[in-house]
Amino acid sequence: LDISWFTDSMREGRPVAVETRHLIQVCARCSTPTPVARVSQYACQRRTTTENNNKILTDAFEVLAESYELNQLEGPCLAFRRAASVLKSLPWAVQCLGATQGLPCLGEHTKALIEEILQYGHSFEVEKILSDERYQTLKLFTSVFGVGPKTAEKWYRRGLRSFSDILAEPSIQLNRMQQSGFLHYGDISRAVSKAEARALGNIIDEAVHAITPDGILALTGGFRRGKEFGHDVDFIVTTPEQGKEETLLPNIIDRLKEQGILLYSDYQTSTFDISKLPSHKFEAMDHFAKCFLILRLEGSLVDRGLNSTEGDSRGWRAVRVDLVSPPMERYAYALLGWTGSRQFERDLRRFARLEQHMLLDNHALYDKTKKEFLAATTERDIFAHLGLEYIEPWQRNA
Ligand code: DCT
Ligand code: MG
Repeated sequence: LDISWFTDSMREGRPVAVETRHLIQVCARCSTPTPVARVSQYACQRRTTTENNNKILTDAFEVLAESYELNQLEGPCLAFRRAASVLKSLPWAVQCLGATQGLPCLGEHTKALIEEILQYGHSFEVEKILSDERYQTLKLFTSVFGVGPKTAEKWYRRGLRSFSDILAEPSIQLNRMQQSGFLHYGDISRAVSKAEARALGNIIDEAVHAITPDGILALTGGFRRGKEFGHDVDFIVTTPEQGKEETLLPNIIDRLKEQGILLYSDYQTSTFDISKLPSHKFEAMDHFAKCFLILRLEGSLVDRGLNSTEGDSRGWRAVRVDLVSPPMERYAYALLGWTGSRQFERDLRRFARLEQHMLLDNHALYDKTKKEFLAATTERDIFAHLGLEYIEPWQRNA
C-alpha cells in the first residue's frame, strides 16, 4: 500500500483528510495488516463478500457453533457464529493472534482456538467433536429435510444411529416432509449450482407470468448474495394488484403439478395482519404465504448440465425451492429479510433494537420512539431509516 502521499503531506504540514476505514496498521510480529478503524460488532455495518480469507478458522468455529446448536445451547452457538462472521469480513488472513487485537466478538474460547489452529494447523477440540458419535449422528439425522434438532435427539436417545435404523423402526411414523426427505435424500443433500438456480428461475418466472402478466419474481437467499452453490433456491413472488398475491402460490403450485415437476409441496397460507403489528412477537419465521417445494429439474434445461454425481444417468434431479409471497407494499422488507445471510439478518434486527430503538422483521420497521411504522419501497429506504450505509446483497455474506 502506497501511503507516501499521506506521510509527505504530514511532513510538509499540509492538512489531509483521511477516511480511517481505509487505513491499516501492520502487525509487528507477523506483518498481517489490520484495520485501524474499528470493525463493527454488527454484521450490518460490515461488508462481507463470498471470498473468505479465514476459512480454516471460520470452518472450525462453525463446527463448534453447530455442536452447540445440536445441543440446543443458543448462547455459545451464537457467540461462535458472531466470531466466524467477524473473521469472514476481513480482507486478509489472520496469521497471528496479535492481528486479531481490537476485533469485536472474539472471546477467550475463540482466541484459544485461533492460537491452536495457527500453531498446529487444526484444533484438537474440533477434531474431537467431529469424531464424536453423538455429533455425527445428530448431524446425519438433521441433514434430512424435515428433521430438526429435537427429532434427531429423540431418535438418538432411542439408540438409533443410521438411516436404516430409522427406516426399520416400526414405531417411527415419518411425516410427509420427512418421507420426501428420505426419498430424495441423495439429490437434495447435494448442492444446487448457480446454473440450476437460473433454470429454476426460468420455470418459476414462466409460471408467474402465465398466471398474472404483471407478476413480479425476485431471486433471494444465497444466490442473490452471489453464492456459487446453495442448499435450496429462494424466490419472492408477488403482484402489484392488492390481494391477488393470496392466490398466486396455489396457482403456481397447480401449474407445476400439471407440468409433472412437483415432487413435494408444503403450502402455508398467509397469517399476516398489518393491524396486529407490532403486537405479535418479532419472531424468526414471517407470516407471509409461502411454500416449501421439491421440484424435478431436467438436465436439458440447465446450462452445462446438472450438478449430479458421476454415473447418474437419470437426466434430472430433485431440488429444494422456497417461494414466499408478500403483499406488494411489504416487498422491500420481505426482500431484505429473505436475502440473508441469517447472521446479517440477526444483526440488522439487533442493531435496530439496541442502537435505534426500532423493531425490524420481514414485514415492517417500527420506530418505538415515534410510535410509528416506517414505509419503504426499496431496501435502500430501510437502511436509510436505520441510519446505516447501504450494503449491497453481495456484501451481506456475513
Ligand atoms: N429466512 C428467514 N426466516 C426463516 C428462514 C430464512 O427470514 N425462518 C431468511 C434468511 C436467509 C433466507 O431467508 C434464505 O434462507 P436459507 O435458504 O436457509 O439461507 P441461504 O442463505 O439461502 O443459504 P443456502 O445458500 O444454503 O440456501
Ligand atoms: Mg437458500
